[in-house]
Amino acid sequence: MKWFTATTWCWNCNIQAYGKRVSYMSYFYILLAFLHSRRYNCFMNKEARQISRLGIMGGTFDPIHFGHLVTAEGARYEYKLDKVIFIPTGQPPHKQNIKRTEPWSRFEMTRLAVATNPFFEISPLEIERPGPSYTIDTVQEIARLFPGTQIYFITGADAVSEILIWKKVEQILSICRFIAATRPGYKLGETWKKIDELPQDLKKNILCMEVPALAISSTGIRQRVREGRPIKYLLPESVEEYITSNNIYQD
Ligand code: DND
Repeated sequence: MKWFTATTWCWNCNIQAYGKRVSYMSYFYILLAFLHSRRYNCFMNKEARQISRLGIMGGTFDPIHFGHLVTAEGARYEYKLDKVIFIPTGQPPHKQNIKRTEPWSRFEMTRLAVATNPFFEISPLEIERPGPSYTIDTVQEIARLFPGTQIYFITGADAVSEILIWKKVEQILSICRFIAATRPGYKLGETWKKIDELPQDLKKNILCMEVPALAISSTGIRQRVREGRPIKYLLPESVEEYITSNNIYQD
């Protein structure tokens, strides 16, 4: 059984003893799930069942930076989210032919970045799922794990104007709301215009939020590393150290 399946089992408290017998395998899976949660700071505890408003911050995070973190924290505060789960993509569907850092390295950088915020968590859900990481599959899975919870998918404003081409976008918007954060260099007016063209029942599930202007991008950070320029103060120190010690983005 996969790590994720074992974890899922525990999240929902679905562990059942048939009669008075609990098999040794059950204990084994509980142990696996426990170790998994300790390692990845995942949301496998009683608290998970008390979450009424949950944020998802999906991204390639190659690497994660303060733009992502400020956006997630802004959404958490603005929409009173109980938690924000960062979900690094395994195979980003829109970046199939683009060279990117190995998924578990992106996961580790994201884990380091969210470790200092008690409201932030991380899930390997998309990395462990084979095939392209479609958002529809992710929100369906999260909705299954958190029945009755209002889910908010957090994106940059540029990304939200492109969601019309995402797989099964209508279904995504029927399961969760989008929070579109304004991004530096991006005109909110144009984003609104695109959102305005959407059918009313989809449009109502797209919310907009302003975040402090942060002209930081993963592309810019990768380029800086390649050129030997500083990346300090663009991302958490722990992520910078990880990049340096693992020689990421050197070529
Ligand atoms: P990105 O590759 O844009 O992530 O992917 C964002 C999410 O969209 C992922 O969960 C993808 O799986 C999903 N997606 C994309 C395309 C198709 C489909 C799904 C589908 O299902 O068909 P980045 O790491 O580049 O950025 C993460 C987020 O942070 C994005 O929403 C981006 O707009 C935003 N962002 C910033 N926000 C504020 N200030 C900044 C930002 N830089 C990036 N400086």
